[in-house]
Amino acid sequence: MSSAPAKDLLGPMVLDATFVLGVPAVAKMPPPAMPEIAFAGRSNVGKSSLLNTLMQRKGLARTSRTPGCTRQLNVFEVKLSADQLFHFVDLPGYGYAKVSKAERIGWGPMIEDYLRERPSLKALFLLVDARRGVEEDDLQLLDFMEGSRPKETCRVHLVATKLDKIVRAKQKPALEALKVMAKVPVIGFSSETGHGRDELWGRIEKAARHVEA
Ligand SMILES: Nc1nc2c(ncn2[C@@H]2O[C@H](COP(=O)(O)OP(=O)(O)OP(=O)(O)O)[C@@H](O)[C@H]2O)c(=O)[nH]1
Ligand SMILES: [Mg+2]
Repeated sequence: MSSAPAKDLLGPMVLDATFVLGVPAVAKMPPPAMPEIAFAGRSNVGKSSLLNTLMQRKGLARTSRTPGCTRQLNVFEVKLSADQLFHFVDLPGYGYAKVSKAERIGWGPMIEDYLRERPSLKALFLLVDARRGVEEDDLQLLDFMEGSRPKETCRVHLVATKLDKIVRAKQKPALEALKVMAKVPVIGFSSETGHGRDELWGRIEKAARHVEA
């Protein structure tokens, strides 16, 4: 047997993960039959890469060097254990200037309707680049969540992505700085090394339990 890559040791093994469908509107989502976790953030921040790392499926969520690649609500079904099923939703990246204005205007309400209305949504992970921190678009989304979705129904967490791109000695200070300014929990993450995967799964399981209770 070949030895498992190091990143597989960073958190639980996923039994099964499949792409369910991509939809252009919340009304077309599959029935809210299981706890759902959504991932949002600026284009290119690493949402699809993070999903692949979480699900241990390399190409399942499409990743791209071309920003603006994910333009629908992409739904995955993830089976962590026999009695732990989740929907993961990869949201379109915002803040990408090169797509047409009409298209950008089209995404905003789609994301907002989804975040406001989806009854099974238990947690939103807002991804920010660890090197850039929270930017204007991210603040708007945080404000939106605060104003339109009670915390008891959906917890918001901040994920600082691409941590591997910061030299090791500066990683902790960068995360500390984010923790000081953010009103929500912060997790450092790298899809290159798997750093943060275990912690992220812990938060996901907790969020799912919280709502079922
Ligand atoms: N070094 C490093 N590169 C990363 C990491 N995560 C993502 N990337 C790279 O960043 C680019 C964008 O990653 P995606 O996962 O496609 O980003 P996204 O947020 O899904 O992008 P959109 O779908 O366009 O919004 C790709 O070239 C990835 O390989 C990371 O943790 N470390
Ligand atoms: Mg993507």
